[in-house]
Amino acid sequence: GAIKISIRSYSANTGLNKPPKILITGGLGQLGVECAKHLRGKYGKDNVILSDIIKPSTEIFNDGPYIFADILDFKGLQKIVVDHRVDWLIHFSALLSAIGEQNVPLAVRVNIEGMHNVIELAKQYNLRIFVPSTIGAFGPDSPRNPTPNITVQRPRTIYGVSKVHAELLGEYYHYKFGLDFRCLRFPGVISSDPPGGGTTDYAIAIFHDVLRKGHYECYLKPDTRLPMMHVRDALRALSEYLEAPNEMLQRRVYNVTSMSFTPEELADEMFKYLPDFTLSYKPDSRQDIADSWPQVFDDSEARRDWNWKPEIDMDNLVKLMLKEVKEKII
Ligand code: AKB
Repeated sequence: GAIKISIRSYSANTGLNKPPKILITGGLGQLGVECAKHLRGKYGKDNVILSDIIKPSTEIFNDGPYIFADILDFKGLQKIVVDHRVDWLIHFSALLSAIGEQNVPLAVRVNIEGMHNVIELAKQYNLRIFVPSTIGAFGPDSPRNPTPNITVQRPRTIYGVSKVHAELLGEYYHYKFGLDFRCLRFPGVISSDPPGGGTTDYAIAIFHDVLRKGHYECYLKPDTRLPMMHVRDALRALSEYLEAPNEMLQRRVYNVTSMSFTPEELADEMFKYLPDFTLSYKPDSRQDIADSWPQVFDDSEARRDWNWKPEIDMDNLVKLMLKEVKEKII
């Protein structure tokens, strides 16, 4: 009885008669480790394979399957899909917005050529494929408050250009070949894992610096409003969307968000729990990037089509981050 019930529920949510075998690329970036934890809790430890070109810590290595995968090596990827009988691919490998501007050729290779490889791979082996997009896929001509699901994009960073390319390529493969491509445009994702070259990362760095040094120098102006979400909401959005039956989806690319705030508003919320830190502002080139991005993200289509609903508001985000970052730096 129990086994039958679980098989039935797998097939209702995943289209498979067993838990899906999932490969995560770029597994040691901001989202990979937490994502693997989340999905292993759902589908079983051995069904979620984390991969990257980086040597993992002992802790990550012992936590579940971890393998080498270079997204620029097509044959290597084919071998992994065959050997591990992969069903779903979660493609996290990418250079983020600020770091991409410092190394455009590398961003083109990783973000664009890498995408060409994984999309062909997904087509060849009939994989469901998830690729994150971002508020960075919009630009100075886009409406910024609110930014709807469908509007002008025209980003001015290589990161944004590569993400628009990924969105369009995925949609094209879906309509042309029936590929089960799924993409969420995330706002700044806030987690206790250290930031990696983004524009929204101030909202992570501020917790680390304030807890360690009692001071944070912010590279954005105090009134720079950007959409944000806690990593727990981001991963719940990802897994709910991955499990949504195809019939529910009107699109392959959806905006999702939880809140919007400025550095000043975030600091004010933090002062409630931590009255003693100081803050200074020294805007740099990341200010120009932030000024071209959405301020408030309209995710009403995700709410309508597959019942997306954020759970973590700003107060909870600050409480969670203070607790999680404290645990990491002790
Ligand atoms: C970045 O700031 O580059 C990323 C993003 C919003 O896509 N965090």
